[in-house]
Amino acid sequence: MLYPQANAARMVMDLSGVWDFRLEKDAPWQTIAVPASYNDQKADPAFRNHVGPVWYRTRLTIPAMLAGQRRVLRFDAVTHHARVFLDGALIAEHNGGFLPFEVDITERLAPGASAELLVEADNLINHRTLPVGNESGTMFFGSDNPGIPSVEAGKRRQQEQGINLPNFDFFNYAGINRPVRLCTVPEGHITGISVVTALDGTVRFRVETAGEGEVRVTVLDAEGQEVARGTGADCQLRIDRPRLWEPWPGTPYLYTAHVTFGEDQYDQTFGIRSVEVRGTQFLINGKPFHFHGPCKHEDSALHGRGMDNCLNVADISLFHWLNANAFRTSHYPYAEEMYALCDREGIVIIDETPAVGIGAGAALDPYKAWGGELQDYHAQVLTDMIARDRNHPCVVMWSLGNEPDTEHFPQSAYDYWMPLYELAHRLDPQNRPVTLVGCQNDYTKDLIIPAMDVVCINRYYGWYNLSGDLDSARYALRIELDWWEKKGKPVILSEYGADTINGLHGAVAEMFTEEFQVDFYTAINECLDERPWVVGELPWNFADFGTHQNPMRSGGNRKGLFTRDRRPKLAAHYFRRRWQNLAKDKQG
Ligand code: BDP
Repeated sequence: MLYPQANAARMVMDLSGVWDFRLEKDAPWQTIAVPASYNDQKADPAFRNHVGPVWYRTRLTIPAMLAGQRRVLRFDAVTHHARVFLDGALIAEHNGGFLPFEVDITERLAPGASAELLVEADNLINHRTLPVGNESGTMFFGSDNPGIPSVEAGKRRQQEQGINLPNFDFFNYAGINRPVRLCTVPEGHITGISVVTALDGTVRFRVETAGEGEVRVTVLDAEGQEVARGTGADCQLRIDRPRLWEPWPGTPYLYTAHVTFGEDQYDQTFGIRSVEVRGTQFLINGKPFHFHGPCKHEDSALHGRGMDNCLNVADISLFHWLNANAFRTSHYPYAEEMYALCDREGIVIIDETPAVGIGAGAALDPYKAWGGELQDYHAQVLTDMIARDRNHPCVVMWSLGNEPDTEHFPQSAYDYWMPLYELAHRLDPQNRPVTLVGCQNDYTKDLIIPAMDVVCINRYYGWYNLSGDLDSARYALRIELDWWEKKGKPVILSEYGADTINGLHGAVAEMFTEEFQVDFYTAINECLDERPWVVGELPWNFADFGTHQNPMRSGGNRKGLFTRDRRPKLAAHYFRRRWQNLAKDKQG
């Protein structure tokens, strides 16, 4: 699905603003900002803790000047299940809270007319949604004291009240999290573009269209000078002396393909770069690449997971301050604006589906219990994510998901994930490497993580296990890394970290102090530096972030290198120094 674009042939009308909102069907309407999560917009636990559908309402008027154009409503993300009504008629329904959907309303609302636009957004999560939630009321963290009659009775009451707990460690921010836009296209129009490049300057465009016409492609360099042109829906061009898209600290050079079809046109940005796994190396443009940068969340005070360009620009500026070159979109596809920004800034992305928490902590085989239906849905989400993000040069790898159970039911896990791995390879015109991010587990039993193109492992040696004992943490991690070395694959430490309360210090570094966070990373990094086939380090997390309240979290997850309002902790300064020359040291 193409990102909305305003140009000589297309118009975009942003419907952001303050809409009407209610938590219950017959309650009085209140105010709410769109886009943003609704949870923290009011000082009211009913907003923060709401489970189930909510309703958003605004008035949509089609400008008379849009006559003759097709008119499409585009929702970039409604979390997690959306139903859209125009003057009471259901016009669209969509599953999944992190990818766009659109609905053509040309025949429903004439130019000059107006109608009530109502959006129902449901945040319920269960074992058939991504991410996964527990309808049973089981806590993700904490033991819940099983077996105590009074506690069991309390849990039954919670279930009757409709408690809905996440099987993941971030707040289930919900609502219209990303922009809503009215977009126009001419009657005959471009519906999709895919770009595949080669380092010699060969570029192949595949353009999907609706209606009659001829596709023409003109490629412009970064100065707007024409460097190639061609015709046809499947057209191959050659750019002389191509400039490559290089990750930071190189130049992320971008070209623009000006595509026309009948009256329609679309400017598709692209970069010329290659991505390949060879032996234990991850190559970008044929050169070994080392990933270093913290994993992120879309998360900030008041906005929740609401799309915020200012926050994105500021965060990527802090990536440059850190001398970081990469992040993983833990644990869901981010807003498209972030990928466009990273294309321009040279920051590399591992793009992750919202499949977090599959089977974590399940007593029975989760894949047997929920696998079939979930796998079909997962395949759809993966398909939509790749279709959305396939042209971004910053995206260099797909992550099928984060921390599913792969240890207790290894064969079932293999049977669930391997078809998705194959699907990702089939779908991606650029055939990027594919990974699945593994939980800390008995890696010797795992069948699927070692089968990925790149082994991505989340490890908490010295934090959740061997807590505070960094010598033993190093000792244990070395044993595990020796095991992975024999697999002959590139390995990324895709999460590691320690909760740290900013301002808490200790001459003797103990857990939760800023000094401990630095010591923790120093110890673990020492083990990584011994091994050239470790091609990446992704600390957990860029910034402190919101979670559900539980006895393991104090004001959210505090493993940020930055506080939630983006002030550096000591560990941010540590990584800034460490990463200053790392790109040169590790990549040569
Ligand atoms: C990992 C999860 C991540 C959590 C992190 C933590 O992938 O989502 O936030 O642990 O516990 O297991 O901080």
